[in-house]
Amino acid sequence: MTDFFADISPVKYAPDAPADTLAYRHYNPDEIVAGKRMEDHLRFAVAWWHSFAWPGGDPFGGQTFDRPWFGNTMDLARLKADVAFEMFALLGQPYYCWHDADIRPEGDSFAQSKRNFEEIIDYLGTKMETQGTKLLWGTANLFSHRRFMSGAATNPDPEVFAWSAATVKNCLDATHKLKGENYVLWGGREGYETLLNTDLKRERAQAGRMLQMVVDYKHKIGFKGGILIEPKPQEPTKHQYDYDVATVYGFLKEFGLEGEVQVNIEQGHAILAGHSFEHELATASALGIFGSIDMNRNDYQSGWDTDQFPNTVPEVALAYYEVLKAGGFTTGGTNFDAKLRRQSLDPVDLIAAHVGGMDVCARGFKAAAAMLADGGLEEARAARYAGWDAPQAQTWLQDATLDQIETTVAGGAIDPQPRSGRQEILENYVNRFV
Ligand code: XLS
Ligand code: NI
Ligand code: NI
Repeated sequence: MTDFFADISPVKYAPDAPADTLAYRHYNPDEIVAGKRMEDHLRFAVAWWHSFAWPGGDPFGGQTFDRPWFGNTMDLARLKADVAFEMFALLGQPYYCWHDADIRPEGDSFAQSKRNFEEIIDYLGTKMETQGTKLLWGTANLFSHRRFMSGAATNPDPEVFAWSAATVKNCLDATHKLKGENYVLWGGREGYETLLNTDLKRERAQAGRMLQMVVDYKHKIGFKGGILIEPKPQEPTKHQYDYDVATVYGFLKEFGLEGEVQVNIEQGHAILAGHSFEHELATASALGIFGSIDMNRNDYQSGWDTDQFPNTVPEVALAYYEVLKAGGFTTGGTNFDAKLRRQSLDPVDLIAAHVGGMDVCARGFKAAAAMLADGGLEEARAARYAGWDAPQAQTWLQDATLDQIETTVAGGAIDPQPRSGRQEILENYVNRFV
């Protein structure tokens, strides 16, 4: 046992606990909602990078967090893992996620980094077994080290492409070994700073080739989990190729991978792309590529990927409504890709952030489930499109030609009447549940 969380006790569901007690007030893992335990619906995961590897810097100042495991040795990496699993035991969330660079020290060579990584993977494996915490997904950090400054798969230098491919191979192996349920690709620097020095066509083709190899390798090793792309429009690059869900779908179609790859949708990335979270979720579900979510919240004033913990129930409710409508998670889950504010220095802040995030999600989720069970929105939607059920309208969608339709309309049988979209009535309806 480390003493990092020394005076903090495991967090329990206790809706009536005193105000100053850390407790789940809405998240009851065992409560049955929409036919399933809440824990099995929401599938919460803690993100290793934000919780244990982020030093608290911003563009104007460096580290604010003083963590005993900061440093680049194997002993410190093990200490970090010890503290991480102690936090998982306090929170009781079922999953966690990592990048290779979050969990192992960087070596002087590829081979050294690989040895460090494999040793830590075994260390995590033992802990996972004793504690029961599972891996929602693994991923490779192909953006922090300076070798990736011009991208990973999309780098103008083929040696960086090869380095990235080799790294992804090892991360897929490790994810498979730990029985991870998904493998995520977030194209950290897959994009450009300026078109003046960029061959966009080549870079997209390189990214497609990398993804094809990832899918091939997944099948080769028998990894049954999902391969998920995480869209993001910009930051760190000016323009990222995985801009949003629709863009990723076009990319998957171009390379024939739409049946192999799904998306991991992050709230803050949706906002950066000028969408709402629920827009991205609904689009993924309509296109049949919904996979998982990174739950967080952007600051709407700063316009930046601020990765705050969620704290707005109505927004979260609309997001989970789309998740439930899509049939819920299969391999995916709710990963808190969220970090503390840099003034939140204390160990207790880390626990409170996750407890609050889980409670906000639970409230939103319950509201979403109740709304779906009530069926008001679906009824209104079905009524709005009911005209399309008529046989004549169906022929317009199937085999009618423009001139045939013109004959019908010109014959006077068609006289469209505007009808209310009832937006305010529907907003009032939603408000009853949140
Ligand atoms: C960064 C991304 C990153 C991915 C994993 O904005 O959200 O954290 O989720 O590489
Ligand atoms: Ni992000
Ligand atoms: Ni993310």
